[in-house]
Amino acid sequence: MKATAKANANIALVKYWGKKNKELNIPQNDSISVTLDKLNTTTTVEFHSRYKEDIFILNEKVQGKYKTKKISRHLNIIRQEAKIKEKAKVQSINNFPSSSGLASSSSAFAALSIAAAKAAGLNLDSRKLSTIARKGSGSACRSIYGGFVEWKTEENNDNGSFSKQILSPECWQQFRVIVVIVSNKEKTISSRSGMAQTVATSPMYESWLKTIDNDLLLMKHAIQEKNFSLVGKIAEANCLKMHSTMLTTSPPIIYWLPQTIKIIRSILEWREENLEPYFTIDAGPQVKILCLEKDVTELKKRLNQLQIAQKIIVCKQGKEALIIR
Ligand code: 2P0
Repeated sequence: MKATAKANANIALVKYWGKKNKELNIPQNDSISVTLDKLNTTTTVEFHSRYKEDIFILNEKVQGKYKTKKISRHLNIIRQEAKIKEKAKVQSINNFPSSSGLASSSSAFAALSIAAAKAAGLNLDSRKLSTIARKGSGSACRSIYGGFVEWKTEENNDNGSFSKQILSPECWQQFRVIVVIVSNKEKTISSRSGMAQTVATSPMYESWLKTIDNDLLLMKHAIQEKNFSLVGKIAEANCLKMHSTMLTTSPPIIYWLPQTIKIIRSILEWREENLEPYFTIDAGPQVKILCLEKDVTELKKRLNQLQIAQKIIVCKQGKEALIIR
């Protein structure tokens, strides 16, 4: 009753920020993401009668009650499906900083769902795994798939909200995401409580929701056509709209640092030259730069000259989450 899975994190090009149903973790709107090959979580789950409680070990450190409880709640879904009672030991390794706006919960709950299902003896299809992963963390349902992925919302139907692939990684080989890490600190407000506060208090929230359908339509079309300029423009504008709802939350949610703004301004300047980078930023200070392969070397050189990046990771599209042992 033991299995290991590896899942890649994803970043949203049309974002999810707010829930329709907190119990079922159903989002206010559909979203579109790209799975990244260099940011991943590897998780081993072992169900065994010798464990009296669930144990959660992240990056070789035994975790306390709060984080373990989140894992236990997720394991309960799998235990119920498999009709087993055994507690589990869960060991996870992230190859990038956790809880700092790099979507660690997306790869974490995708890997956990797949490893736990396999360890419990279940044989579930991707749609079911995506539905289960969603309940652990919304963005995780997109990390079940590789390439470009869409996640559909639903009206309070537990089994109706899951992800699907839009384009497989092989179809668009030149697409790159440069992840620029400017701080390793854990964020002070989690996405979960941040988005709940935004929905409850931001006067911009309704306006944000009204623009999403158009962004989704254009983004899906742009991805299918491999129209990089359109993908970049919509993603950047969508990111700024989401951050405007965060900034106007009460109390305000400001995930950006001075380094974040420096990179944003540089990207806008570089676009006036012979380069075509676009930015997107999630619930943290890190900047993800969308570009094509031809611009990677020059963009890396310029980012290094800014001397504010702690780490620069050049990603291609990642593959789907898989059982590896
Ligand atoms: C996204 N983010 O679409 C957006 C953009 C952050 C900003 O999904 O409460 O960790 O576990 O469902 O998935 C982060 O939120 O939130 C997120 P929960 P999650 O990628």
